[in-house]
Amino acid sequence: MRGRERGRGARRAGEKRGCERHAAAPPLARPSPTLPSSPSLSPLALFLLSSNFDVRAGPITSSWFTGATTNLAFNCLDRHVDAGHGDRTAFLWEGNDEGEARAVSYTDLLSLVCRISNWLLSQGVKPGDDVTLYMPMVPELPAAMLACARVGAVHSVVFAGFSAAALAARIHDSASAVVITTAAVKRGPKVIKLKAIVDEALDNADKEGHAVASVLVSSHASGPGVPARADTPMKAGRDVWWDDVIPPQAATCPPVWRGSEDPLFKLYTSGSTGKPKGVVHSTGGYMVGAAATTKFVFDARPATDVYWCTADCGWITGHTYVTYGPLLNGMTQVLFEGVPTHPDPGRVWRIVDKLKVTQLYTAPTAIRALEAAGDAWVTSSDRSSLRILGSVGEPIGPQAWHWYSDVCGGGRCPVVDTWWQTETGAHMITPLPGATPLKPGSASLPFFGVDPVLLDPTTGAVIEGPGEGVLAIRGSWPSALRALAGDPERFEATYFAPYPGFYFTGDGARRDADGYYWLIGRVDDVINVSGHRIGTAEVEAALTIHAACAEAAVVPVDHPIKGQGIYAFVTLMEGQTYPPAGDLKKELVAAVRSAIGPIAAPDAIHWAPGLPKTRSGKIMRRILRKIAGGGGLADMGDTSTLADPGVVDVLLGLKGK
Ligand code: 6R9
Repeated sequence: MRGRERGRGARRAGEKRGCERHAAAPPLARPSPTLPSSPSLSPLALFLLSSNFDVRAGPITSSWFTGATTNLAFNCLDRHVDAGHGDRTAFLWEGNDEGEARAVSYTDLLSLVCRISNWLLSQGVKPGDDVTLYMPMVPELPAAMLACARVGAVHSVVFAGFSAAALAARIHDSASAVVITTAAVKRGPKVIKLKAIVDEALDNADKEGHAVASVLVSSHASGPGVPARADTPMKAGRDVWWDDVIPPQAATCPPVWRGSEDPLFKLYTSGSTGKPKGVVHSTGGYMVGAAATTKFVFDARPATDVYWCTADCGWITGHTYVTYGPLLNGMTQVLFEGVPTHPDPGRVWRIVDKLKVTQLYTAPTAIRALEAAGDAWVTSSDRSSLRILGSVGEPIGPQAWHWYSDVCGGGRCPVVDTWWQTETGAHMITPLPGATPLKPGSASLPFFGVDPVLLDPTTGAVIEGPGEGVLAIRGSWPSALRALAGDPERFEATYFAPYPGFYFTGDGARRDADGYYWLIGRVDDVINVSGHRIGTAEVEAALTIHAACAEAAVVPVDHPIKGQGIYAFVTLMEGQTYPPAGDLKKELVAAVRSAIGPIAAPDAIHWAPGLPKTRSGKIMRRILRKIAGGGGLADMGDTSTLADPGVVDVLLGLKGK
């Protein structure tokens, strides 16, 4: 509560709020003068939290620091500049091509954010309006996020690997009037024309009846294959170049103070239906979660650290542990545009040595890819600057954990295996480096204030002591999601109805005798591909867009690098023979790439004249998972409830065809 007390002390009666950069210590949060009273809870407790996670007791709610106001951009930037740290580097940007680099100080970043903020205001963007960002990992992306936060707009970052159709759906769903993008970007050896994808998406959204008023286009990548400015089509009256409109803006812009419970951003994530969910995060609680977990889980030492999280801002990890958490803590961080193995698997370690990286936070899929490339890429580097290694996105497993710890960290660096989700906003189960004894493969113990429980999946009974079950959380935490955009029924049905009284994570977990948590994986219809959530229903819907596909069933399959791969069973329209002639598999994969994006492309297509269904027509995915994983007839378990048990034999006969 330090910030709250400071805020109260710092504000004199009649002081104008939000109209100038503050000379006095700024508020992190400001308490409401009129707190509701309750016989059982103190005013402080009510200010901190009022929540209901029990669907039987009424609507689901979760409010933290009610009545307080704050601004994320202010706390990420102005606060540090005002404290005399303006010259500190905020971003050490490393481009896709080695040798491309930029450093951005806190002062520079504040000016840039203010200029973008002023442009947003000039477009009529108001607090609560949505702005969609579709950009690569350049400093302009976190700057645009912070500009939205500064003026109170709700940013919706769409990962720049999503297809035009996926982008259109997200723009349409959030009704964004403004889109910010980049003309083109290099990803490894490839050039991707993002503006062309945006144009296609906006045509789609137009047809659906949603017109975007303004598109701001930065021109980032240069070099062979990258379109020149003149070759990037711009729509008059809608599209403007960043270089024309941002530099002329004023370099100061007063922050718009936001209520603690006002939405900060929405981020779409996959669920168990075909439609992605717009997870909405709050302002005050999210800020506290991002700041506190970054500080403690990465042992932040802002004056000396060079922190590096390799996540893209298109995912929650890039929101909390690139844009918000590190900047709230005043840290210097690496912002990496490229892929860890480009131009070769030594790139990561060359960056670590060049910039003297102290914390490296990455995903098991990257760790496995680097391990597969051979130890020499790692051991030929120095890495003595590293203090802490972090992992996120999927279970790391003891084998990859040991390689990361022993080979990359030289046995010197604690590995923080951080379990959390888009919905939780910040780390939930994680070691604290140097303080928590580590067990390779376990995310260890809950973060302060987090109360995980294991539930029996069928009875919902709470499992005490060691055991295995579905992972749920009892009671709210500051950075909990507040809503699914425009869909209160789905919000309750997905997270709170399955086990009344608890937030249901969708993960399974085991707890050992020491109380350590071992995450097992998703228990719902979500596949974790390279740490990214892909809903099986989304891929199935994309496959059935192809005229030849009558039905599809998608299941996860173990993958040596991605963790899980996507395995699709496809039933063709009547009259086809199996396996069909021609290049139908390629066409089906292309259909998924175009509907969702390359990350969702199936690794395997398995022809299925019929699918194993119960008499009520429910696909028995358990059987499909076994077939995908290489199981034989003897491994299928009980097939007596199938409407046609013979289908299993047919499917086994078509494996690999
Ligand atoms: C932060 C993030 C969330 C899902 C989550 C779980 C898996 C994330 C993990 C982990 C085991 C870890 N997951 N971290 N599983 N150990 N340390 O990844 O968010 O994209 O929403 O994915 O990822 O299955 O439910 P998100």
